[in-house]
Amino acid sequence: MSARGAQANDLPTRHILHVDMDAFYAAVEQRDNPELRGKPVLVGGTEGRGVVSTASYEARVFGCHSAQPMAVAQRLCPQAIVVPPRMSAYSAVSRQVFAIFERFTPLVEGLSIDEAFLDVTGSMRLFGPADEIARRIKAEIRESTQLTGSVGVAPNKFLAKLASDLQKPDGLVIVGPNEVQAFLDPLPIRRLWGVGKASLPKLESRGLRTFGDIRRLDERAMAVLFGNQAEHFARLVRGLDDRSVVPERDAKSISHEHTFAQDVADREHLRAILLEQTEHVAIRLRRAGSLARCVFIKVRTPDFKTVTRQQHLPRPTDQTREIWAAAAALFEAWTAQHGEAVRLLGMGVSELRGLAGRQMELFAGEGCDKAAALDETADAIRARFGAGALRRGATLGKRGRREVK
Ligand code: TTP
Ligand code: MG
Repeated sequence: MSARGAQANDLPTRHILHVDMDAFYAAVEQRDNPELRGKPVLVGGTEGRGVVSTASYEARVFGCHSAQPMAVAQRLCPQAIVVPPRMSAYSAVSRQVFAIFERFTPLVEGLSIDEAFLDVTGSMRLFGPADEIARRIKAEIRESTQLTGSVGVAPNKFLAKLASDLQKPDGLVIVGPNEVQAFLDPLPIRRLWGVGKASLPKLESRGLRTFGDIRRLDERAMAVLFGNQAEHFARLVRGLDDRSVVPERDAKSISHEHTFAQDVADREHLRAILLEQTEHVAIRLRRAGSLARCVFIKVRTPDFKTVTRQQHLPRPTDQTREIWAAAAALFEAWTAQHGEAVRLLGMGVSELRGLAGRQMELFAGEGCDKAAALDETADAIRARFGAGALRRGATLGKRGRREVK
């Protein structure tokens, strides 16, 4: 297949942006505290089996990275400054950045707190070509947050996400519809989604180093190497991906999960991670203008057993407090029966309904619900005046390890 392969399905060319903020938590910390600028910074927990949420680019050259045990990161870079996460600051910036996206297209699919796909195909008549939109978005992000984000522009999600990562930080990589194969062929196979660390040496020992090397394999060789995943990988190395951008308001569920590099047994630590995930998910839910009827948690233990537990809420909600109450209860119930360490922890909300449902709730309830109003006002104030402007009283754990908004 040639470069034409990217459009072989005869769909009109889409123009997709993937935007991802650079070293997000660390960049916010460096922005808000000039003493941290230009220095290696680790954002994360230090107690027990604390984990690095993210490392500044200055710390990454020492080998520090997200999800690494904090103790390991500090060994690699003893001079690094460790900063506890401030979720409220990050959610404020997230809101600002997503508000910028929404100005250019309604088709915004948030992937996490600092990352989204945008389909700007329909926006080009108004705002100009996709690369121009990407430049404007980068400039507006910088202007309103004093932070940088990296953008990939491409005919589909897979390519856009690959592209945004290639020139980080402050990158802009544009892959035109006729440049797909030229862009992909030289890329190293470690950039191929789903090729785990374990398979890399196996592929490399056969002289397969780049996407191009894999693209040139015949069907039989692909089947031998990738088994029932062969077709999936054959499509990826050709840059074929026809998934559309699904705005969060149309999503069926919103979730967040994390796989630990090393299994975690410390319950307090796990609770802190779950709370952080709940904050992320609740922020995304409110951003989407949806209400959730159901909360779930997902736990994978070292034996690779995965359990999902869910709970229906007494009423649909977008409130952090109510979602957290359910997630925490589900986690307590799981913990009461299980003593083992955790490999993956996640949570999410489902049975979502949109704004219409929300209106009904407001009319049916005792006027405007105070807690909902509080969350919404808090989000708005933080977005406008910065994270320091407001802080919910609670902190989790001792010594303010994790601040809760
Ligand atoms: P990422 O976008 O994956 O990372 P990043 O923005 O820090 O750096 P990059 O320039 O490579 O994009 O994640 C966004 C934020 O989410 C990150 O700053 C912290 C948080 N996060 C965690 O808390 N734990 C994790 O394991 C990861 C990957 C991210
Ligand atoms: Mg990022």
